[in-house]
This record gives sequence, structure tokens and C-alpha cells, in this order.
Amino acid sequence: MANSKYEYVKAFEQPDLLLPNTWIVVRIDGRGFHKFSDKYAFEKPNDRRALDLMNAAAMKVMSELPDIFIAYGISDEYSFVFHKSCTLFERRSSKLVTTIVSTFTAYYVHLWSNFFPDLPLTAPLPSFDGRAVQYPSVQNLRDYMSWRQVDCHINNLYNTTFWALIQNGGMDAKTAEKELAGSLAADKNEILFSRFKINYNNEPEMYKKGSVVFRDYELVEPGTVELEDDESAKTVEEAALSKTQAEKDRKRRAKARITVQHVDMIKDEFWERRPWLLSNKP
Ligand code: DGT
Ligand code: MG
Ligand code: MG
Ligand code: MG
Ligand code: MG
Repeated sequence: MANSKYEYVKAFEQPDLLLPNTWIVVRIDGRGFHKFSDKYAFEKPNDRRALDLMNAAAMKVMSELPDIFIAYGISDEYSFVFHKSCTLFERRSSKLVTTIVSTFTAYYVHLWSNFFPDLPLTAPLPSFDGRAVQYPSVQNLRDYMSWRQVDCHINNLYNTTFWALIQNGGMDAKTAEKELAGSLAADKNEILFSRFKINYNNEPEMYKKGSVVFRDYELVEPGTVELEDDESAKTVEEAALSKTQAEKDRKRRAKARITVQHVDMIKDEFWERRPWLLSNKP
């Protein structure tokens, strides 16, 4: 195509490539979901339909983007993780973030009626924001995942106790808030048990632990998956070979079963039992 005198404007576009060899987390979060959850009268503190819908939309995102190897959801947020070797969209930050945000939002709206058959979705429609964060080490990435899961636990214990005081204890929100100010986890467990006969341990796992979405390869025996290659030691032939291998791995990932589990990701066990997650070698 001929150059026009307007072409120069292209030079104003700035590159936004994420650093190579870093774990990429794209976290999305519902916009104004405080209001949104009121509008559709979400159950407090947890609405199973709303959380199932978030999980269903996240699974669709993962099946459309095989490069995502794990995702974690709580409340109105979801974190999607790309392996440090991922080269999708040349690691362009805005392209990765906007693709995930729009794919997730499209499915959230599309699947809404499966989860809320009696509540038609009306404008203003739900929307999500998103950001990409890079982590240089597995430890940093695992600490990120642990941070979100600890947040889930702290918030859920607080919210469960807060709403028990209101719904079962007849308190108003201000009094309940005062009652819980400065309380420790043990105090909240005690309030739940002694006043409302609620054993927090018996609350649903999805509420206590959030939702972990990943590709499951049941046939892979733990320990049979190779760990890190030393990229720098590769010859050109080896690099080409590993490129076809990468393509094969990608296809295999695309075919794997995507599962949602409400399990602990903080302890080593989750990662040790599923070595393919961090090795990226399905
Ligand atoms: P933002 O993210 O700054 O646009 O504002 P919000 O209002 O989305 O605030 P955020 O993301 O910090 O908090 C999430 C809100 O969503 C919070 O007010 C509780 C609500 N929410 C999320 N899941 C549920 C649920 O299952 N049940 C109920 N009742 N509310 C929920
Ligand atoms: Mg927010
Ligand atoms: Mg939000
Ligand atoms: Mg949120
Ligand atoms: Mg285009």
C-alpha cells in the first residue's frame, strides 16, 4: 500500500512488550461489583451462581488461550497466569490484557442466563478491568498465588462472621462492624461456633479456598516431567527442535481437560503433585 502523508502517526504507538523470561499474571476485576451484586441481589456473603459464572467464563478463557496454564478466582476477580517462556502476541502487554478482559466479559454476559435464568441482564452491563504483572521467579509467582488465596480466606472468614451477626444475630451493619473490629481469626471462629453453631471448617470449599482452574493430565505420573532446560546451552538445531516440541506441547495443552478445584495452593503439595504446571512440559 502506498505511503500516505498520514503514515507518520504510526510512530506515536509505543511498544509495550513484557520482559522475557518472567511469569505473567493478568488479573481482571469486576467494575463496581459492589453495586452490581446489589442490583441482582447476590446472596451474601457468597452467591454460588455468581461464583460458578465467574468460573465458567474463566474456563472459556483458558480453552481459548492454551498458553494460560493456571488461573485463580475469588469474588469478582480472576488471575490468569502465563508461563515465563510464553511468546503469545510477542508478550505485548496491552494485547494480552485486553484479549483476556474482552474474552472473559463476553463469556460472562453470554453465560449469564445459564446461572441466573430468572434474572435478565440489563444495562449497565458488567465490565472488567485488567492489568499484567510480571514475576521473575517461581517463588514470587507462588507467593502471588498464596497472597490471593490468603486474601480469600481472610475476607471469607470476616464476611461469614459479619453476615452471621446480621442475618442470624439481628445486628445492624455498624454494630457488627464494631463487634469485629480488632478481632483475630480465632475470635471469629468462636463467634460463629458459640453463637450460631457454625463450624467454619464445614463451610463450602469454594468459599474458603477460591477456585483454581488448570489443565489436568491424569496420566502423567508426578516426577516424570522434565524440569527446566538451560536455554542458553542450546544449539540452533536443538532450538528448532524445541520449537516443534513447543508447538506439540501447545496442542497437547489445548486438548487437556480443564478443571476447577477448590484446593490449597499455598503448600508445596499442590505443585509437587502437578509438576507439569510450572515445567510447562505437558
Ligand atoms: P472496583 O473493583 O473498584 O470497580 O469496585 P468493586 O465494587 O467491584 O469492589 P471490589 O472489586 O473491591 O469488591 C468486589 C465487590 O463485589 C464487593 O463489594 C462484594 C461484591 N461481590 C463479589 N462476589 C460477591 C458475592 O458472591 N456475593 C455478594 N453479595 N457480593 C459479591
Ligand atoms: Mg477493585
Ligand atoms: Mg471489583
Ligand atoms: Mg474485587
Ligand atoms: Mg486486528
